[in-house]
Amino acid sequence: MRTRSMLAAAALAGGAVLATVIPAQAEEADAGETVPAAAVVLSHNYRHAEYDGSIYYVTGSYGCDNSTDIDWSVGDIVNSWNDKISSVKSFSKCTSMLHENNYFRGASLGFFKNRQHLGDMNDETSSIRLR
Ligand SMILES: [Ca+2]
Ligand SMILES: [Ca+2]
Repeated sequence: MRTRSMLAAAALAGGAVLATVIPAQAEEADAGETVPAAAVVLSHNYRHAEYDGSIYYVTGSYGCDNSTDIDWSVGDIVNSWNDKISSVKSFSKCTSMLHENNYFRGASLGFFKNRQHLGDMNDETSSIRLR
């Protein structure tokens, strides 16, 4: 948890996060929150299929890398977006995996770059991992 609190403090201060700090987990900025100046967009998660409707943004202090470990995750999607996501675009070298239940349990779909239809995972996503 030390890594998470350090990252949060750095984000609040608007400071640069050391590139050598690679968290296993990190918090997203919920849609509507003020995004720190240093944040990069990791994914757009759309309310509707085919990249339509409002967007739930997942951001981080930096993008994903080339290794297969998880770079960022959202363990428990904010209530207003739980079971609502219908299409996804990933950015900053990331790919997305969607999970049916919180904390990466249940059915999953991924890792993928972009999906305009989510099939059985439509309106089911409760947590997200990015790598
Ligand atoms: Ca939806
Ligand atoms: Ca769910």
